[in-house]
Amino acid sequence: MDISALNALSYEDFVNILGNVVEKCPIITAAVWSRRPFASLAVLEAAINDFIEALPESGKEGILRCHPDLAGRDLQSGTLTRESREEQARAGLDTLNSAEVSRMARLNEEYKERFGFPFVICARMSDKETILRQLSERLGNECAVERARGVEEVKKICHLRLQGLVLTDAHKL
Ligand code: 2AL
Repeated sequence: MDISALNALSYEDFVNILGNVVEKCPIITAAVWSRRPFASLAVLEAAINDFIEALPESGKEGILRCHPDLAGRDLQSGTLTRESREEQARAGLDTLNSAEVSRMARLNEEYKERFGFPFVICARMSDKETILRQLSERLGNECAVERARGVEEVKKICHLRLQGLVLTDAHKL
């Protein structure tokens, strides 16, 4: 699907196809639809990033809270979104041994306890060792630093999801 096909989508199709580029936040996709036509995919991505940046800190934390834990309950019970399942599998999080699952769960809980939102990292750009190391290192940061860092990771996840949807033939019209 190229940018002109994307610009021609109805509101309903646009949100159906692109609604999860930011995990469980279709309101962001719905909001940027009115900014069409987009000159390029990068312009669409910039519109999404601008929307996120314009949110108050509480809104940014809300976006982080829409993300499932890595190697968490949703992965074990098969209730992840398709995108998240693929990302977590790509990072090897679906084949952790029980000690790694426990360590991840303990660190994820510690992180949420400390900051009030979940640890978010772009899993496709990482692997299980890096994720575990980042999780324990980032636990030492200040809350504002982590909020901003989490949002940067959300943007990376969004970038790769957009590329996957638009630059492949997955959604031929
Ligand atoms: C995720 C997710 O679902 N996909 C990804 O790349 N990162 N979640 C998270 N808590 O970082």
